[in-house]
Amino acid sequence: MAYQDLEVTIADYIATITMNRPKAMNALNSNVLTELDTAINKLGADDQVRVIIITGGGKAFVAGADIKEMNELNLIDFRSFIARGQKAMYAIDLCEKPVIAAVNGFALGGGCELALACDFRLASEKAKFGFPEVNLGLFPGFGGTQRAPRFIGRGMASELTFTGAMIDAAEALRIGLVNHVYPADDLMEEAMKIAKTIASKAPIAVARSKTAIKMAGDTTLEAGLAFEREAMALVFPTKDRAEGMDAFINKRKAEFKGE
Ligand code: DAK
Repeated sequence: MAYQDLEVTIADYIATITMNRPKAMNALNSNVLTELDTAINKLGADDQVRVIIITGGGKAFVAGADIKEMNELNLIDFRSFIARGQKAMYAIDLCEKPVIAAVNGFALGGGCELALACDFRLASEKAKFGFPEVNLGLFPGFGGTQRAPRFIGRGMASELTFTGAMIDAAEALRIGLVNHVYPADDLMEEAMKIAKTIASKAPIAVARSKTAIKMAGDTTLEAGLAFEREAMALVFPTKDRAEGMDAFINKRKAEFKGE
């Protein structure tokens, strides 16, 4: 499918979504949010995809929701814009495949929220993160107030949200917002390496582990453990589980088929 504001490629079980409005710093307008939702849902259902990487074209990852579009909206349209944004971000949560943010540049406001909606984040040394919404009389509304405290703790989430301060990749690494920082030219190669490793593992086990890990942030330990038990019970009868154990016992490399 052709997209207007995204580029989507698939190779070796890895899909790459490149946010592609570089002249507007990849700002999230209604069309981008709709396309992102569609792309995530399609890739989530595609057997040729085991991992998704989201990155930005040009010098930004995503510089936030589109301020120019938002400024023209009436209250009714603003509410549907919010709903559209939250739905696109939630599609990443619901997607059973790992989604990695490869943050190449500015990840501000809605862009930082998009990165937070991904399962984990990798950053270029040029990446910058922040929630500048308070400068506009807004606050993060694409899930940032809910996801940021879960990943970086309430104190850091509050400081970033209340001050609108921008932080660099080194600080993002220090506070646990990103897992790794790489020289700008190496970011996609390193993201691909991690994605390839994940793609070589048993896809159903990876998918179930994503849903179980997500539960950890959303529920009590008791309910989470119950969910983990059931998710694990669903993995046991898979062909890939038999293949993985047989490969170990017979000292050979496992070939997983997602069955
Ligand atoms: N929206 C629209 N256009 C943007 C944009 C944005 N977020 N960010 C950049 N652009 C545009 C600029 O207007 C400029 O366009 P032209 O003037 O050339 O037409 C072009 O991209 C290049 O930007 P600059 O000339 O400014 O480039 P610089 O390198 O000098 O600066 C920058 C890069 C990223 C630091 C700067 O552009 C900037 O500060 N951008 C705005 C960042 C920002 O404030 N982001 C937060 C957006 S608000 C809610 C739901 C969601 C949200 C809020 C509420 N509800 C549920 C309540 C989310 C809000 C946001 O994300």
